[in-house]
Amino acid sequence: MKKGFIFDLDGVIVDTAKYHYLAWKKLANHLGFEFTKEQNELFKGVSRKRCLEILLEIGKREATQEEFDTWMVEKNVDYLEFIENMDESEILPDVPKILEFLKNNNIPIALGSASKNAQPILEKVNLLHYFDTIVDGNNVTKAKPDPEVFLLAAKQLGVDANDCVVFEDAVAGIQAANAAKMISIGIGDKNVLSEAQFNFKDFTEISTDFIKNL
Ligand code: B16
Ligand code: MG
Repeated sequence: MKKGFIFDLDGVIVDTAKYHYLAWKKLANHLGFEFTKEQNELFKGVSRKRCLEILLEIGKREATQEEFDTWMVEKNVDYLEFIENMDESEILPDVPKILEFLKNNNIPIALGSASKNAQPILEKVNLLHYFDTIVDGNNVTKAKPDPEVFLLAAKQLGVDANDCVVFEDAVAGIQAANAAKMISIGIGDKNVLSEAQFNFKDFTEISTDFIKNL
């Protein structure tokens, strides 16, 4: 079995994309334009700063540095309000089954997420105790598809990069895992995540035998 397992957060462990969407939509509406669920797909796995740049391109809005900074904060305040009451019921199907299996086999587990809110979310859904280390938007300087987030996670686990497996729902995340020379497992639409080495709709399709054989 591979020696380190790295999980993305949004779209892999929990579906926070719907809350990000509500917060970005609120900001877009405040700025006087629409923001659709289809457009929100572009934001998956993308840093908050880059999301705002894309949002302003969509709305054809210019921003001063001061406005940009204010809107970043406003979006996050709204997002934190939307996720305030998240609990275990929001964990995606069979995620605990895989985490439990890895834990029982003493396999190191890391989080590798672009989010700066990763730790409080894991606390809310009561999964924080499974993770040996957390690498998130607070620790990295280069966003996915750069492999930095996953390479740092491997380093913190004390495991060689090519002994790691990554679960990801975003194209940029799969590219980052491949660039880190890790096994990439796409969670979601296999047509979208075609660069992944393995594809599954969700964790209900992943058996413990599959994990053992990696
Ligand atoms: P925050 P992941 C990503 O999480 C989200 O997919 C992306 O939509 C979001 O903009 C990014 O985190 C930053 O999140 O605003 O909380 O710092 O998929 O990398 O776990
Ligand atoms: Mg994701």
